[in-house]
Amino acid sequence: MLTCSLCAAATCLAETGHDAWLRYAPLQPAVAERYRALPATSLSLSDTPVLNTAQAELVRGLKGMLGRTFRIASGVPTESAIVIGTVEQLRKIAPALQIIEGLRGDAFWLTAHEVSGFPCIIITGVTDRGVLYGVFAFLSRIAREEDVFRLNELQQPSAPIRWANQWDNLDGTIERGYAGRSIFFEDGSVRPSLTRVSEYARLLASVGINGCTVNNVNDDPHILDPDFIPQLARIAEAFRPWGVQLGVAVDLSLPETAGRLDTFDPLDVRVANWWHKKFDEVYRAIPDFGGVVVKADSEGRLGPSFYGRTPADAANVIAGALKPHGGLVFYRAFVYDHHLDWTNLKNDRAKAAYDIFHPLDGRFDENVIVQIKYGPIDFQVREPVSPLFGGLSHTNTGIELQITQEYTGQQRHTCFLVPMWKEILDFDLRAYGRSTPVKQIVAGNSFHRPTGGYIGVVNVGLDQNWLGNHLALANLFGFGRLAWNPNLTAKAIVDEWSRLTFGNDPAVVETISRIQLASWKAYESYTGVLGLQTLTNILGSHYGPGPESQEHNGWGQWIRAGTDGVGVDRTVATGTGFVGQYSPEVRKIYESLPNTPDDLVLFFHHVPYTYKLHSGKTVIQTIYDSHYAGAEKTTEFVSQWKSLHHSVDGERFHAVLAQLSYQSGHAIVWRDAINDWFHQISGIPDANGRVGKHPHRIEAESMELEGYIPFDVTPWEDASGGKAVVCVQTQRCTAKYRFAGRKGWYDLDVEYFDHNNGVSKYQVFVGSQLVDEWLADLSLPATAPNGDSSTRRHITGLALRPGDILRIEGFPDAAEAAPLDYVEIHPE
Ligand code: GCW
Repeated sequence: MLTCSLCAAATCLAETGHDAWLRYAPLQPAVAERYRALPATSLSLSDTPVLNTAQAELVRGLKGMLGRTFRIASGVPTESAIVIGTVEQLRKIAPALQIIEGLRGDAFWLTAHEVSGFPCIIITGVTDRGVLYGVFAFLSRIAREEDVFRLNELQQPSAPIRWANQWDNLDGTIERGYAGRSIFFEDGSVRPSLTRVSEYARLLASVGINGCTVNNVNDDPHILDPDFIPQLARIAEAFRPWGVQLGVAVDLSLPETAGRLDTFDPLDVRVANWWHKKFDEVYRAIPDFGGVVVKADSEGRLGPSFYGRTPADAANVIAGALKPHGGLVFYRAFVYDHHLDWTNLKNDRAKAAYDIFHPLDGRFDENVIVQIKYGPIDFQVREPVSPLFGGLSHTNTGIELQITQEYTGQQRHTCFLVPMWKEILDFDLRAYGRSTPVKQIVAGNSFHRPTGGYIGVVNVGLDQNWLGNHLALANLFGFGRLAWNPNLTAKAIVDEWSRLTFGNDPAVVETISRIQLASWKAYESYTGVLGLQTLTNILGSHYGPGPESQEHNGWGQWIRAGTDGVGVDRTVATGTGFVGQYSPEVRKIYESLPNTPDDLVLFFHHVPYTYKLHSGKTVIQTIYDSHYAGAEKTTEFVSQWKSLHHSVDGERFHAVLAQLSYQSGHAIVWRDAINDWFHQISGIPDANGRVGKHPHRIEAESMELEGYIPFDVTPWEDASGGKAVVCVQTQRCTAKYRFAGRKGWYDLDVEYFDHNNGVSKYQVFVGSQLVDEWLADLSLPATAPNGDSSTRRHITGLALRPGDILRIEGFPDAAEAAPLDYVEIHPE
């Protein structure tokens, strides 16, 4: 009591993040007072599952924010009410109400009008789902302290398809999931309790997401087994009240693997029959089943090429079986050869999707959507728009965005992706010489397609806060908001999200927005700049730095860095010809080196390191400088966040602080690895004298060691000087250093490696005084010292005198040998 009365209301409540942006936190009394005039009754015009959900949500939200329990009613109003129902129901009881034009599909309309002689607030749509979306919008307005009395707001989603894809495996693991185990599956079955699934559906619905495939596109052959379908039906039941349709990923070879046919040839009539029967069975159990996503001929999955058939043949055989039931096929254009010959400079993975799918334009059935990753490679921190969007004018398309941050820091780094998605969606492909921005193409507008839209790979897990990082939820929220309305600005989206997630305190909203809006460019700056792609270790975790891993293998993510220069020549004139896949107007930009924007220059051109960019700086100096600036930016994030100490609840404050502090340490690992690597390969020094020179740094291998022995880190650039020290033969090792600087206050950074196969302990002493100790207990994706596991401990305010002995003691555990990279002693 005492402690609570001493702290501000916002900071008293500990919050886990479980409620995400649907907290319905109590409004300040003065603000709540503004809503006193709301009708006390929530009246629903029908009791369908979705309308029941809508009414319950309305009452829940109002109770949370206003502290009052609104009366539930149905039928015809006998007093003022907040009326929720479809326009059809509304017409019966309010014939005088002029229904606004444009109310179609999932749209909603919030308005005020008399019903049965009583002034009412009306939340309506054509479908129940529209009404539910209207309720969420209404509640969001109150949570953001906006007016709800003079409403006449029509909101129409930009595109009919707004789906989530989860990559959950039936054993409960998640491919590229960074927030715990699956909410859907465990041990080969659907979980007994689906509470989290309903809660997830609520989150999805609140931002207008209307479908979700639940299993990995690297699919399990049992997903449509007869005994699995009833289990899927349970998930569909949990989704249904929220208007979310269930979908699954299927493998093209299912007729053979699950159906025991001797073929899966899409043109074989037995195969077609198998799919028909299978989906009849699915729809008997799940009448509103949404459809399937298919990954074929990609990364080792079987596909139509096995029989010399095309993706259209493959998509259509499944589409034919789904069509009578109204289901959709999402056929992924992520089809490429991952055994490309890297020695052939004409080979280019970026060309694959267009080369394969463009010739098939017009040959896909009407209920097929070709699902296209935003760029031609694979969810990198920066890529140009996939030219395939402009190359399918007689085919439905959907854009695949990645909310799970596979290549953008895996939710251990804050990287708000909405600004990147907006650049992609706004990009005008100028197909047929007309204005055809990606957002208009996928909405079906540019080419008059019946359907299309947005697919986000999400991968929420059982972690309390869904994505493992409170700030990462802005990406899920932002995906839904953009799919609904791609014209919203990133700033408007993050403002909305911050208010709903952390409250309306202007300092909080402003600070969080600032961090989020700067985070993608910061991440890009300390990873892969100038269109180099992320430069992570693509052969392993896709997390830490690994520039060398791009090259000399069949995966085709080459950056063609040599002593002469860097970048991939993708021009028509001298390169791979990828640029030729764009319309003539876009070609003009990318074919010419001077026309290509700096941030994509190395994606399209191979240039000397000394090539001068539009910025006036050379390529190599830009690489060096941006890595310093990006890492520096993450330090600012930490101090900006610290300013919110008394304005955000303690639990989330400390969790985000730990996350941002970790990120700022890891950004330095990135900075040094990429800069050292380019320094070595280019042989050109940093004009600002920083790369390879660290005046405050003492390498562990140069300290006085007892027990510790030097260890060569692979790749070399992932450790300072290429080496760490490890403690292998004993229970405890020490590394000592005699301080020779001036007497004063210092900060100490200890760079160590935290793998996931042990929990080493570290202690730091000055003389005989223990000044810090910690456990290396993070779960980073590494079993050895490298750029994935390299971690920084920041110790502030140490009093040091010349001659002081600084001693680090490492206590190994299991396979983790208390590894150390270096220490840095900085004047405070
Ligand atoms: O980038 C790759 C990922 C794979 C993923 C694949 C895809 C599900 O590393 O994990 O597989 O993309 O999108 O199919």
